[in-house]
Amino acid sequence: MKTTLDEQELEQIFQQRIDNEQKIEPKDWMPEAYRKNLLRQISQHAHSEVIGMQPERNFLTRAPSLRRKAVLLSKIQDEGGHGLYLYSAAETLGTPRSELIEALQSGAAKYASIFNYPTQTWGDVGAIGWLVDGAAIVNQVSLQRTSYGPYARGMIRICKEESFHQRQGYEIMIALAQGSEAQKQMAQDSLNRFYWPSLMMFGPHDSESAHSARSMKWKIKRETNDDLRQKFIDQTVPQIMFLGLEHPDKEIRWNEQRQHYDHGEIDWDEFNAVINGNGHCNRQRMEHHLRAHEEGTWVRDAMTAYKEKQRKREVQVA
Ligand code: BYC
Repeated sequence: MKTTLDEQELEQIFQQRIDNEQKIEPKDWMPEAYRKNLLRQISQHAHSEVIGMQPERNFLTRAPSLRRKAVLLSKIQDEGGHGLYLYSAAETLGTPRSELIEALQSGAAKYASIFNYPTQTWGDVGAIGWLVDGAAIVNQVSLQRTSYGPYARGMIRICKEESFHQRQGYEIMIALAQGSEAQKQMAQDSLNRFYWPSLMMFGPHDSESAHSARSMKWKIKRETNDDLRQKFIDQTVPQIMFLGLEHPDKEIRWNEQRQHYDHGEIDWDEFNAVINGNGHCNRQRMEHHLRAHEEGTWVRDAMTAYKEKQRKREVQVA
């Protein structure tokens, strides 16, 4: 009589659990391809949060008031925290954080394309909070239902914090849009520059998306790239109207039949150039990350030494 299950049977049971909306936990059996794909997505998500601190940091010393500075500082610290939750979730899949960071620094792992665009004005800080965090929330709300327990639970907390980030960005945009002519111009210019790159955050069209089909089957992703992008486009139209700004997409039209907005096409050549390392700030972002990592070596060494000392003391006591 057969006493152990073979790979195919294990996969069937695994898929059944996914179909029944049961969460997969770190010690559960999972197909190697599920583990690999999940690790790729969670670690790239973590890298995006951490690299994503850089564009806004550019304005920490130039925020227009003490209140704005305190809020921005707190928002950027939250992003660092999101990176830490996500690296922890990724580590539960069996790969140490040092390896994940190495993959980022060698260029083997990606991070969100949007963070390779420069922040040129205070309006850009508003546009990032409003549009970039706004796009991230649309995606992350659906990821709260992802099949991997530690990722899903991390997303619940992250979404709460992202909502505050989105509001702080939109509040900056309202202040600018209701301000002087020059401030309104600044808001319009930031919207024009950040709108299309924000749409790119959702990834390639479904027909071009390498990982979507499997990620949907395994419920790592709960909605497709194009469906999430459409949600974001639909929710952004009234927000632009409320600000009294011009929509950057001249082809945007309400489609009564679809009950969605029709829209113009993303410049996919630009998207591909950015994810392949040729955006405005790719080099700068990585150089900064490497420098900060290098400067933090003594902290990591001190923590390791402290842990070792504690371990020795415990051995002596025992
Ligand atoms: N940028 O098969 P696809 C934040 C890559 S940060 C760069 O559709 P998938 C914030 C993709 O990785 C929040 N690369 O992939 C922080 C793949 O390449 P690899 C960030 C992209 O994974 C600070 C290839 O293209 N959110 O909120 O099924 C301040 C083919 O794509 C991009 C997340 O990370 C892109 N935009 O779907 C402010 C959400 N798009 O890996 C705010 C979690 C695609 O084969 N991630 N690629 O080399 C996801 O939901 C999915 O990974 C994506 C892509 C929808 C992004």
